[in-house]
Amino acid sequence: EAIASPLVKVVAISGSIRKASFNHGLVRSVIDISKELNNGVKVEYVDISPLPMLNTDLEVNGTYPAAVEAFRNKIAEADCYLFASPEYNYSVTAPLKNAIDWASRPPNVWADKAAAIVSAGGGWGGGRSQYHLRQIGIYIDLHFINKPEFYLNVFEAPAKFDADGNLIDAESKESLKKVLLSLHAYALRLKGK
Ligand code: FMN
Repeated sequence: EAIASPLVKVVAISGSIRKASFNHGLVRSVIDISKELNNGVKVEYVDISPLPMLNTDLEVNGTYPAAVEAFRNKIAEADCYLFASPEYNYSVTAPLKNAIDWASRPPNVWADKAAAIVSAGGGWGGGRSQYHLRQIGIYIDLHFINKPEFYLNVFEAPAKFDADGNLIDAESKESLKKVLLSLHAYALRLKGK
């Protein structure tokens, strides 16, 4: 029952910080889908571009730079995460790894939360980055949904994004909706609701 279910807060992160990023486009699409669903899931995009490069010298008496504190608070307050993770040289992007590492510093604010990965990229649709992200998730104690998987080849015609990086493909949107529903259900299970 939509009205009775507790609110589930999703923080969505794009591993790419370029303006017309396809992966950021996937996040925008998921936010639109969540509003249409109106089923107690709230998706918030959190920008990782203000984060400095990780350097533990920036940690002073257990406090972090302001941008890092703000990011860590967003991560701590979320019930679960949606990563839109492009593939750079067969792995996750440096900006994403940087963000993950900052939020893993004590106390690790990722711990014991549900997560989902989607990706848009080259030939394998960024799929290889997904396996690296799952491996990173072991140590920071994330619980990834296994299914459905979502990866999108950005080179395939007809184009699935417009020039601004907005997803325009109805079938892909339907697949993203299934990912969000699966993440929502898993987050509720983890919360014991
Ligand atoms: N695409 C792949 O499929 N595999 C790769 O290993 C890969 N390596 C890349 C390395 C770098 C440094 C860059 C800039 C791009 C690479 N790409 C690779 C292509 C990106 O995945 C592709 O441009 C994708 O659209 C980037 O995501 P974005 O649109 O969200 O910025």
